[in-house]
Amino acid sequence: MIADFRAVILAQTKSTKTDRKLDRHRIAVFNGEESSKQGRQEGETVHEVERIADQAQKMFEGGAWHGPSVLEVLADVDANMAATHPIAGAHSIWELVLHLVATQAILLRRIRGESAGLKTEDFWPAVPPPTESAWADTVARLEQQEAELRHAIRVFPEERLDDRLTAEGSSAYNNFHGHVQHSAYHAGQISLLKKATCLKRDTQ
Ligand code: NI
Repeated sequence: MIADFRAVILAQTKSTKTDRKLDRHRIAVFNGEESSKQGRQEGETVHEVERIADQAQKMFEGGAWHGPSVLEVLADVDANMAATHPIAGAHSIWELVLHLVATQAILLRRIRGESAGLKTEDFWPAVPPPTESAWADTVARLEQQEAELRHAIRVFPEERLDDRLTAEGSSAYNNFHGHVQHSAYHAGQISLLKKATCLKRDTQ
């Protein structure tokens, strides 16, 4: 049944432009030409690491399926809103953004082969005194590290995607996709926290 379904999909997509491009890519890989090809022009090879980095960019900057990207959801958040706990017992936006910053740093260290993020508290830094400049610094760090991370993914050796990043962790592939999934999840939470904050203000 699964094989039949795959055959149907292949038959449906066989003549699409994307498929022809993929076919050329497979042939290039088979012929050992892949390493000589660069760039994103029509008909040229798109490496898997670039595809993952593109998805990470959508998640962070815009165009994602899950809803507002991380930067879009943070665009109108100020220090006051970031520090608020509109839902009792839940994190604040600031805590979640620092959690994303810590996770980025951990992933960057893992890409360098270091063991990082072994304890829960490593992922949850303390929030600084809530000033606008401290909030701007937090968001700037988030943006800067995301750019570093995306670059690290783009230049990551493709043949090592299935290898563990560190001895105790999972594959590079799993870490990179996990980063996108994780950030998307918290972007959704931030979106709800913004709504909860506005509802609370309206009823006070
Ligand atoms: Ni998390």
